[in-house]
Amino acid sequence: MTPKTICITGATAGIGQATAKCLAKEGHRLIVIGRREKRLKEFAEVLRKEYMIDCLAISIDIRSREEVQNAIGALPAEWRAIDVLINNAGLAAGLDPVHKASLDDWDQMIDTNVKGLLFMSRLISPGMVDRGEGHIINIGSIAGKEVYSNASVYCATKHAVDALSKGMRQDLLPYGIKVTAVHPGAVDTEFSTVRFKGDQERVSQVYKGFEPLRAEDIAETILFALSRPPHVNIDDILIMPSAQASATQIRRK
Ligand code: NDP
Ligand code: 8X3
Repeated sequence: MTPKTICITGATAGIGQATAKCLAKEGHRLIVIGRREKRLKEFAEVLRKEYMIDCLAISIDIRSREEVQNAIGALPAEWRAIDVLINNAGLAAGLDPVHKASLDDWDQMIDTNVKGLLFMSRLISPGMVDRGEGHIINIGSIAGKEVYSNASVYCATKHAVDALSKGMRQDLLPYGIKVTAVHPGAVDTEFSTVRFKGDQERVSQVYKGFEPLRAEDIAETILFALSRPPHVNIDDILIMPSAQASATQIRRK
């Protein structure tokens, strides 16, 4: 594959970090984004040294329209032509019924999973349109295909990612831009630690007695979608652990 300039949000952990490594191995130039600045910079340095690639680290909160606008607007000339955008940053906060859940948790999920993805896409897609090529990969979830109890807002944000992926594919079709949605089931990352705000007892229950997906499984799936020839687009992938049949059905030992 010819080296491309690829922007990945949420590259300080989990799926984003594994994807950055997987794409660095293939020799791509990477823009990595996340809030934890020290961790991001150290990671970018590892990518440059281990894989000998160009890597630009941008520490921003994608919930902030201003931070996203300033960062994309200030990209050095050699980083402006972004071939691929991977909208991966996202989270679940809490697991509570609608009458008890925290409004702050709702704000955080909606602002990150939906509005952050939109800010990034709105600012990066015009360059793709001008160049008549590009690829946007959105990370959805099994929670974007089904709804489960105590997660109505997380599921709503991921259903929104599903809808936005379909809508973007239609809007960007005339300009030769591919849009792919990747929807994972349970992946063992920092996801549950974030959801349960560090409560390790609850986190350990999530992955107990079965083998979840690894972040690398999703990275390889993203690489597969990216490396298809120009006439092929992977629209939508639902990827689950073998032990998981739906959002709530898991075969545990
Ligand atoms: P992690 O918590 O391991 O990683 C999330 C990443 O998103 C981190 O790098 C975090 O970095 C970044 N992030 C979160 N909020 C922001 C923000 N406001 N601005 C910039 N970066 C942000 O989780 P995963 O790797 O599992 O999650 C990646 C995606 O995959 C998410 O969209 C998630 O919903 C989805 N997903 C996860 C599944 C799972 O079971 N793990 C299953 C299905 C989908 P930092 O904190 O440094 O900002
Ligand atoms: C993450 C997977 O099942 O916790 O999106 O919603 S799940």
